[in-house]
Amino acid sequence: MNKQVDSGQLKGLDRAHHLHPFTDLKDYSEHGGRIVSRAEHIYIYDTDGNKILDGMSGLWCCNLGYSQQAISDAVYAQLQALPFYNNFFKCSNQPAVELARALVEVTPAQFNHVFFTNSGSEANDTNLRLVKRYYDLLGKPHKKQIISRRNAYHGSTIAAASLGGMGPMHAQTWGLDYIHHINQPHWFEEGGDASPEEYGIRVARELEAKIDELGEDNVAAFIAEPVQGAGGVIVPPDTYWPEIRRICDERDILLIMDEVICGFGRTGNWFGCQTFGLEPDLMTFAKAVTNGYIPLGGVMVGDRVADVLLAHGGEFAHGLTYSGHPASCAAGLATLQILRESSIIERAARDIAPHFQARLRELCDHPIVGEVRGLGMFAAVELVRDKGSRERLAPESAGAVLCRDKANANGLMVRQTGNAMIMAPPLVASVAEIDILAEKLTQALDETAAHYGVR
Ligand code: PXG
Repeated sequence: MNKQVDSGQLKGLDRAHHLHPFTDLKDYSEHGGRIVSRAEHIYIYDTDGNKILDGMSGLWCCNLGYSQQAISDAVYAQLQALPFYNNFFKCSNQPAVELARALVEVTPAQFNHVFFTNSGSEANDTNLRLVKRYYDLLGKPHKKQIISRRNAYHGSTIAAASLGGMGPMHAQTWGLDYIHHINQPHWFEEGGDASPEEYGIRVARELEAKIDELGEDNVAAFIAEPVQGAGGVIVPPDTYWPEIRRICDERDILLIMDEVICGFGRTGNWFGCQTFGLEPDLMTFAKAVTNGYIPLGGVMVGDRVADVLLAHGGEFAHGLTYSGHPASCAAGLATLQILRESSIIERAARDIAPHFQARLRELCDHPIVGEVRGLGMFAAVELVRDKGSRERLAPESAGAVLCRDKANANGLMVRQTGNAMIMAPPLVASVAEIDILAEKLTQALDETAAHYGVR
């Protein structure tokens, strides 16, 4: 940290001028927050001198942690050689070309093209633009309805917020009327007395019912995260994805997988669709593609769609000033190079993820833990007052908020979503660091249980 900085003064200026995302603005302007000043490996440091183990990889971004000098060097070198040029008007740049090629190599075989954006939200907007263009070129302009899921997160532009299924976001958005939502496969929250397997089939078949209700001729696409991340690391029952795959195979609709969180190793494979045996037509990525160092997102466009776009003339009237920004693409290239050469995804899946999942599953015996779920390098711990009835600790997720605050105070950065604690540590964490994470979380759970008098 710059030693000249006065933490109190900085916090005052932050409260005075900075409107924060997904924040109670009145509360923040009165009480402020934490100013993160530097980071190393899997630890962040704030201006009050706290060292915090980052159990959230930034915001599901820094899969390789914070000390990847090669990414910083690549960005710096690129800024010196060509800080910016656009990719419009028949121009391109070397990092964008090379990253496009590298992405084609690491993604499933059907992907041979990429459209770059700056974020996951813009990439999901791009999906809608691509899908419309595809069906227009096929002479099927009536295929316009999009199906998504409740409690999904697809970003925060108007289109992405409409695609997502978060109630509070819809309440604050003039949403798009051609987007429809079916239920999410969240067995612990909504499965009731059904077995997870029965529930998985039942909720998957809502897709079929929705297609029938809207008319297959009118439905363009189904969009989903392989595992809902922001919604609460919701790993669907084993029966869910095979049934969705059957429905997508039988029906003439496109499958869009939003891999913004699952992509680049989080689920134990390069992409979540590989973990679940799915073959999407379009795939959204962002976040870990640059290890979070520089904003970059995009859409991998499968051959089914790309072949149609490329076979017809006429401009695709969509683009962003910074689509394929040279510095972002240099960061992406350096990140992919590390991921490929270090085999970190494979090593994390083999050595670290099983330990992470096993340590968290030990918490199933804790008096306020109702369920532990997860795979690869992310997980959720559901908090309850009563395990049998799944009664919650307190209304409005207050138990999980308290537990999150306790964990943060104990030097562990974890998130709370609803009544669950959620974690997605960097893939470069060691076994010993996973143990520290588990111990700090256990301490927060103990303190939360004591607060609510649950034993
Ligand atoms: N899709 C998914 C699956 C995401 O998780 C986006 C799209 C949007 O990406 P951008 O780059 O536009 O933010 C995301 C982003 C949280 C949280 O609270 C998660 C995200 C963003 C903000 C907060 O977990 N994910």
